Amino acid sequence: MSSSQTQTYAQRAAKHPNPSAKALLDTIERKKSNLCVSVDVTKGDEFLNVIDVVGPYVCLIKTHVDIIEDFETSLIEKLQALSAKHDFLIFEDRKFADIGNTVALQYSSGVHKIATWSHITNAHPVPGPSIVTGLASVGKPLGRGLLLLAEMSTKGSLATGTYTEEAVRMARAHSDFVIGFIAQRRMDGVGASAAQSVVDEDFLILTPGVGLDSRGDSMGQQYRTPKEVVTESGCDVIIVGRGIYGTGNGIDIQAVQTQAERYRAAGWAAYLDRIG
Ligand code: S5P
Repeated sequence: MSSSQTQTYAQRAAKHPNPSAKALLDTIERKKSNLCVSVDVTKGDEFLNVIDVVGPYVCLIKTHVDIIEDFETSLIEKLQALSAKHDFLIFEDRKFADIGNTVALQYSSGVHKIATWSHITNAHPVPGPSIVTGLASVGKPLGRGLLLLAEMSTKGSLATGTYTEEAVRMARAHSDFVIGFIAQRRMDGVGASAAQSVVDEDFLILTPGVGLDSRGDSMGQQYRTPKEVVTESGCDVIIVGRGIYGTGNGIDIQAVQTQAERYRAAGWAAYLDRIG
């Protein structure tokens, strides 16, 4: 087993050079939570209500800010206030995928100004290393961190094999800003040549496609349990959306709280099993 897989979050936080990765690892340890809730709702009020309820149980809140119909700048201020109140980091799941110059503008500017408030964001490696340098020109001076999508949770994903290996190589070449991957398993040593020493690398693995009660949806999503993801595949953070806030119309806030605590406990137990 590789070293980062068997080390505690606290041990990894103590020596991580990236401020966002370090803050995330510290938060995970402090709150005993490797749960990230993905709040994919379209109304600002509902978005804030869900976050206020799940806040105590999470290390990270994942947003898709572009799906919010009544977005205004004050929503970000309220999100930041909740981040301070409940002690979690923010991850805008923007999945950048364009040339360096364009992603730098999308990250810094427009209506959402993502870089000003999101500690972590992500990008598809498909354009090549220039996407990382473009995003780093904005995010690195702010102490932000980037995740590359090395794999996806969906049926028939093309992010496999050599593509995944190239994503890891790209991260290794820019490890001052790339803090890890959206992936389904640990990436330690993937794509490394025999001569390369990768013993000291510590990429965080954040994993969506997590559910305790369902194995998928009707649109290609596939779910695995926290035990499969964290204990068996060595991932660091479970990302859960509909497993927590449900799939029906309207949100039952009491049920959201119950599910958030349930997933937090399952994710943490799976981690304790992994580190022994
Ligand atoms: O491979 C992926 C990558 C991501 S970031 N599969 C995913 O599902 N996601 C995101 O995770 C997706 O955009 C959504 O916001 C969340 C999963 O939501 P759930 O409701 O299926 O848990």
